[in-house]
Amino acid sequence: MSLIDWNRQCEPELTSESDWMNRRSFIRCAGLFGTAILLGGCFPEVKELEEIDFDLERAQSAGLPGPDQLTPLRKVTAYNNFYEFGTGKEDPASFAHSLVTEPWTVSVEGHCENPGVLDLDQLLEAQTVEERIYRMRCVEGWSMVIPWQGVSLGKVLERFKPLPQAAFVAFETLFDPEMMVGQRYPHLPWPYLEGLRMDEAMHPLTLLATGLYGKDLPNQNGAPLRLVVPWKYGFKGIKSIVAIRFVEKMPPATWANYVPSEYGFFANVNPEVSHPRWSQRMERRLGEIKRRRTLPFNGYGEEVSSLYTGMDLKKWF
Ligand SMILES: Nc1nc2c(c(=O)[nH]1)N[C@H]1C(S)=C(S)[C@@H](COP(=O)(O)O)O[C@H]1N2
Ligand SMILES: [Mo]
Repeated sequence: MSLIDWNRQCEPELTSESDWMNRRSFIRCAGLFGTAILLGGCFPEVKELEEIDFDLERAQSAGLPGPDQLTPLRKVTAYNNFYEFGTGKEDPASFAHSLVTEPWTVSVEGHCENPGVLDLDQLLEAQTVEERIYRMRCVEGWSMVIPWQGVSLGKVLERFKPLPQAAFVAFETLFDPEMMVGQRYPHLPWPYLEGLRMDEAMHPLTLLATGLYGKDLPNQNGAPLRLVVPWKYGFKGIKSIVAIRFVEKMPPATWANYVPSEYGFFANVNPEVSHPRWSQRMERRLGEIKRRRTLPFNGYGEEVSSLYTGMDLKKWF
């Protein structure tokens, strides 16, 4: 089955989270496409979903984390990191309504044959919107499982014909203190910046997300366009992107530059490398009581570990 057919079959016409949760056909056709890439093992026993539900109930009553389950929509949209709207977890949900996302333009710059300033529709035209269920692990030690909609970043980038000098891709968030109240305060240097090595940007798991749970991205989750790199800590997932730049050298990234002793450019999820102030071995999945083990590359090692052959992953945080 081609990806396009898969998307057609999985067309998200869901309005509520309970629709989504009940939609066994979605889960089943995701299984047809292959859990390895799309779900990255989120639902390892897709066909036995009924059984998983049963086990889950038992596991939860015993206080043990079960298999990965979608994080409820209300948690995905009420507990956020988006410092442009404040440093508290509930600030983005309270203040991000002031962000105007239409019209929205993205400037594509740097070492490529076809640079340009595009509005969002132009940037996304000719792309297939896919559904991806990914784990997201924040460096602070909490995690979620989120059903995203989005387009493959690599396919978007190809259109601009990157030149051989383009070894990295840099991303920039909107700077607009009128709309983004947190930017009136210097708790981070603005604008928020992130970057990927070219091969990471081109990897099929890397997503430019436009929605979640079948709806356009809520402002607090980075509307209208944010990056999702599921094997890296959440801070790599830069929100509300207005610029994409092909560059020669490793570009500045907000957290890695601001606190280099605590955060790195690569930021691959790694339970073996502690943050200077806490261990990364375990995580708290929102909605669960017991903590669960953090997986190397957040569980996507089979797909991505070859990107880092020869790199000392303990050193290259
Ligand atoms: N522009 C911008 N992007 C950002 C952040 C931010 O503060 N500003 N926070 C990052 C962090 S630390 C995390 S964990 C994720 C959180 O994404 P979520 O709120 O959608 O769960 O967004 C990342 N992207
Ligand atoms: Mo984070």
